[in-house]
Amino acid sequence: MDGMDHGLGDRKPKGAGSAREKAAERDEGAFGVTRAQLVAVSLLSMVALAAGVLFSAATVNLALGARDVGGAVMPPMMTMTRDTPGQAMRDMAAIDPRTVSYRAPVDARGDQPLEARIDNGVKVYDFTISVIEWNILPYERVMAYAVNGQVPGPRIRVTEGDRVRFNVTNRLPESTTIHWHGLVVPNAMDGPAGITQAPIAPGASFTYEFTVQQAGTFFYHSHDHADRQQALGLYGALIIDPRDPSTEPRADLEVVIQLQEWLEKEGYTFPAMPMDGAQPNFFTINGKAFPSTQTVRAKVGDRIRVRFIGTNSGFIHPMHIHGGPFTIVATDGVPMPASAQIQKDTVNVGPGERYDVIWTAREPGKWLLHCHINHHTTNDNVEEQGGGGLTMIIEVSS
Ligand SMILES: [Cu+2]
Repeated sequence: MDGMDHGLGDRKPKGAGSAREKAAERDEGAFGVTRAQLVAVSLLSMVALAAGVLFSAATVNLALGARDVGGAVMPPMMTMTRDTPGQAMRDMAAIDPRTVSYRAPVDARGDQPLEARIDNGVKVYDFTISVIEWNILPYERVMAYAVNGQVPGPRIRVTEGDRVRFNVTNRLPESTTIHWHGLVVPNAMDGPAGITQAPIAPGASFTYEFTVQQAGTFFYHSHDHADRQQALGLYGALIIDPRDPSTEPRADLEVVIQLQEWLEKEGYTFPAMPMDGAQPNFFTINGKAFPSTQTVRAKVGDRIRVRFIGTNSGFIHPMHIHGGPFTIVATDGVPMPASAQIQKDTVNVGPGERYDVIWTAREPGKWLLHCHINHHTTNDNVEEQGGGGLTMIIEVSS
């Protein structure tokens, strides 16, 4: 009980006798070690400490400090060698959950049409880029870099010859830019950070303005650390109708397909990349994984124009439609001459590519549109309700 009584004051602690008594206790009591033993234990401790430091130095980059990587959370399977630079780690790091400024409703959909504001004949669009939480499935929430709080960003639909202006405000914790993929624009409006413009700093804005000279299926995406930002959701469709609508292929309805890969582990969202530790485990069409993807409804005889857009950053997706072949009518926003139009039932959609195809609903029923890398039609390797990821149903009624 002695140990519990100290501090109460009036009891004499054990061993608090004369100096001689104390010395005797020290020599014969708990501290009865020899000088040789003491030296041996000390040396062993020093060797163990040195080995610990040397082992770490040999396997990790001790030159990196908090200034280089901050509180970066790395993908669980990423191989980090001692020559991995801090910039590489920041590129691959998870979105910091503390930077989320908006939580989208579970059933929110991306690719929503954005109406222009007209200013002196110019179509004006406001883009705000921020970190959001987004459901790719009812039970699967990711963090994303998003335009106007949605993944994909809003759909822009303009007409050939339009003058357009985009006011882009950056609310990300890092700089960004927007590039208008495939469009003929003045060089200063093209978007590559550090090449044609200074990156838009966090909190800053930049205005893009140009005249639309082409028609077809295009898209916009981040061009500042695109490896990271596009893979986190910074993209959207840009559909341009021709000035003369009679040049369009005949279609009864239209479907826009924007692809993306995700890496979501242990509650963190990392940019999916084609490299060790960054391989994706979820896949989305227009920001949703099957069975949460949209169902297209058509009637027998309908001609459906499917606009495939390779909005994704690092993987090729052989997109396939059941129920008969489709005709490729345009690639990368350029119409195919009738003599060159070919029929296929699978088309490889690589990053940046667009294919406009016409598929005819020949028979009633549920027809699948899906990627033919079958792993891409699973949700974290799970197949639910007959599919997952890059799967969509075209339901044809008679
Ligand atoms: Cu795929």
